[in-house]
Amino acid sequence: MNFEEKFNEYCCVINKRLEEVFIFEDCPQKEVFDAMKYSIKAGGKRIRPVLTLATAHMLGGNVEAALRFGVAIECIHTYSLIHDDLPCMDNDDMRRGIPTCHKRFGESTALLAGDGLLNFAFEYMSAADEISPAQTLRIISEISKCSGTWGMIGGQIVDLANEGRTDVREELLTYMHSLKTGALIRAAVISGGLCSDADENELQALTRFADCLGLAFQIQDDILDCIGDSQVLGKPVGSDQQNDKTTYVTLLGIDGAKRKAEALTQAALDSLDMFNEAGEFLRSLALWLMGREK
Ligand code: GRG
Repeated sequence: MNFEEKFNEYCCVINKRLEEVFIFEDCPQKEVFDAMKYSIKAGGKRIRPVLTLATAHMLGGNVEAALRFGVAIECIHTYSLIHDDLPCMDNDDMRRGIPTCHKRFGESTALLAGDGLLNFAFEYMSAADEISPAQTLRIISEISKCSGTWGMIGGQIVDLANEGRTDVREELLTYMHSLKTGALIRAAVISGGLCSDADENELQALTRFADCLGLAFQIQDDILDCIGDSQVLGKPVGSDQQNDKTTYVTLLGIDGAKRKAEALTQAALDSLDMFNEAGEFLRSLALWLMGREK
């Protein structure tokens, strides 16, 4: 099976599970469930759960458990996108090729749908029965740190504070993105490792892989916001400039940003050396993400 076939196979498994967990009975709070489902079903690349599954697969770990944690991380990621699109944040109208959650359901429902997805993720993770309670607790602890103020939310507040500033240096930009975008990607990879009883050496290599990949991913995001095609991306381009944000493109130029993404991708590949041939899918994924157009 080649990379693309394997990637699509992982996505099918993930989408099937998302379909299964998002079946809700008719009830007075149906509106919030509909909004949660709307954003989850809109698609997206499913990079984070694919990373969780592929890491567990690479290490011969518990793939069923990895699927559960990967799906939970996708719910957290989707919540962050719903909130990020709100008028009080980036105020975007389109996401994943369709109107954003608040454009379709209104601001209050979208806010609650994000909260609903975040809470559902923890409900779903705490019901894990595929691995030991101690392993489950360790993974939930890792994911909470990475999605909270030590991770994604921390990065978001630094990002907001930087808006309109002209003195943001590369060091601060990297710090901000290692939290805002990088932390959840790290949680996805590490969760796959923890579902596989990875040892400290393996966890260190996985952390390095995820950190380099997360930053390269963000740089490509900055590049696409500048020179991408909004039809392919499913969201408008130029929002960074509109929101007066410092990005890798504003600091390094398009070519400099591309060179940085390439160097980080190479470092991500190098960090998988210890996994030999088993690391082939993750290596291909890192290369594919660098060349992505959406
Ligand atoms: C509590 C108000 C509130 C906010 C929560 C919004 C937020 C904290 C954090 C923002 C996190 C964020 C939007 C990071 C951007 C990361 C990023 C590059 C997202 C795009 O990821 P893709 O390309 O998207 O994987 P798809 O749609 O493919 O899943």
